[in-house]
Amino acid sequence: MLQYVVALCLVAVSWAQDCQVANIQVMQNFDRTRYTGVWYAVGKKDPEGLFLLDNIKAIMVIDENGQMTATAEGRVIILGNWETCARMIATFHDTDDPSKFKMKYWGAAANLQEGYDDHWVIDTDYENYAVHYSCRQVDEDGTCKDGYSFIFSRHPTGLRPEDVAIVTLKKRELCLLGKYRRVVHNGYCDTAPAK
Ligand code: DAO
Repeated sequence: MLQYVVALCLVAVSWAQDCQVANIQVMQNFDRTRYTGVWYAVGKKDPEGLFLLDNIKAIMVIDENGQMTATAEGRVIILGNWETCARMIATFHDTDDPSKFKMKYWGAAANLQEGYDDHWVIDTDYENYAVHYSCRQVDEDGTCKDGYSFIFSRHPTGLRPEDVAIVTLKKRELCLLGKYRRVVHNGYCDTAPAK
């Protein structure tokens, strides 16, 4: 019984996160080349004033200078009630940490969101899943006041069952467990004219 309690305490302690943005563990030995290609967002924790709703797909590329760039699309509702497929472009600026990028993004058309956000790769196996994180505003206590996170999959249908446990662990480490919604892929951006 005592062993059981001790084991439970150890698990509880290892799960207890301080939720400090500065202490978030990112991917070790990140290989940007293996990160290229198509990623489907299958889960999303939204920021304040969310933008991309669903059918979110990103295509990562490494350009001739070794810089990571991306095109992305997703269903949005802008200007109050105008539903469209937003086509976005992003360039990633390196930082001291190979897994932490600054992402400049803008729309291919006017009226789409633009910004300069963190793009941290928390974990990926490159072949199936990737956990992304971006804190837009760090609170006075060092936790994230406003941020977002994508769960990416190479498969539009979602994560493979064998990847769910590791992704759940990463969500917990980000202090975001329970805050994600499922992102559907129903072909909206294949039929709607991309803006
Ligand atoms: O959708 O609410 C939101 C915030 C995300 C804005 C980022 C859009 C930029 C798209 C490029 C993503 C490439 C991974």
